[in-house]
Amino acid sequence: RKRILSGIQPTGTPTLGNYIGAVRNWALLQPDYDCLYMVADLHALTVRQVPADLRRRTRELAALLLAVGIDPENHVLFVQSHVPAHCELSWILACNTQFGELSRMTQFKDKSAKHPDNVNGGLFTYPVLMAADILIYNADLVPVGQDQTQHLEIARNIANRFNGVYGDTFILPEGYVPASGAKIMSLAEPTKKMSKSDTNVNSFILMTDDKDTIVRKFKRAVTDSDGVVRFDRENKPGVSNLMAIYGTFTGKTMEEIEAEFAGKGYGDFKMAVAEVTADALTPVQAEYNRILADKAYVDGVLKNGAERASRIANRTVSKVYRKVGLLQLD
Ligand code: AQP
Repeated sequence: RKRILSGIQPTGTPTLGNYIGAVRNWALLQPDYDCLYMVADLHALTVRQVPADLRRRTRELAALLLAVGIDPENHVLFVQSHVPAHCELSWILACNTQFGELSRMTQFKDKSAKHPDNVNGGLFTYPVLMAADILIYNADLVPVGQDQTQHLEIARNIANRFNGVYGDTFILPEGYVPASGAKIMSLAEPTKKMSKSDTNVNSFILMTDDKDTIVRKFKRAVTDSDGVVRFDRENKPGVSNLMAIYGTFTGKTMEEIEAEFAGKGYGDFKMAVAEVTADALTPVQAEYNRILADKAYVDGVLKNGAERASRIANRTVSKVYRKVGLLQLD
């Protein structure tokens, strides 16, 4: 079976964007692939974190992933920093990555503009660590939101170059962007992506928001003044974003949604979007609270996950060390 690797950062409570663009699909892919899913705590350090919050969120995120249906028996759920081999491979790959190609990454440009006081080296070399995350497991497929496709491309380029210099070592990973709702936009500024670290709480729906909060936030969502539910990303980004969310949960096409709300106002439409969103998230939240209460269970899953991930990762690092000429003792 083909292997999947994907990760999510514990930088905040996951949003509806993370759910639709990533973790919901992670659960759906399990019957068909061998999956490794990771809480990317090392990546989170590229932005300054409060240590106690980071530690708490890491465990909470693991519990949330279990709540969406990640199966830790048949697949692997782990925390990135628990598998030190990621950093070991990352250094070797960094020495095989050009300054110029890292300089072209739009996420680096965006995040350094957002945090001008902390444009650190980790933010710049983030794509190298992400390449290591993927290549270390020889993942065939990487399910990511559309915003991550540039990082996947650089991982392929690094792998390809390494294979060219040192002989076949890495599988070239393919991106897997879900067809519908690949990128969920901010409810407050629908031309920006919805982000869990956004300072405006009305810009996102959190996976842990209760129904009242979900309704309130959708009611406030920015739309436009023409009052017609029609899909047009360019001219009607707010309405189109709500339609994408509605389509994800109902399985309806954009044409079907336009027909359903023909002649109705945005008020009705927003309520319908809020209803289907709350219906999707409520059972996940109940499960999340149940799992999080059992800290020993969550930690046990993560310990086991780290051991299983390390076995694969350490093999890759040994092979790479040998290929690049690092002396290994018997
Ligand atoms: N708005 C989005 N729509 C669709 N997919 C999204 N993803 C993130 N935002 C959206 C996908 O979620 C996965 C995990 O993301 P991440 O935690 O690694 O970090 P991110 O992409 O930087 O997400 P955020 O929410 O914007 O976090 P912050 O605010 O910390 O930067 C990825 O697969 C991503 O594509």
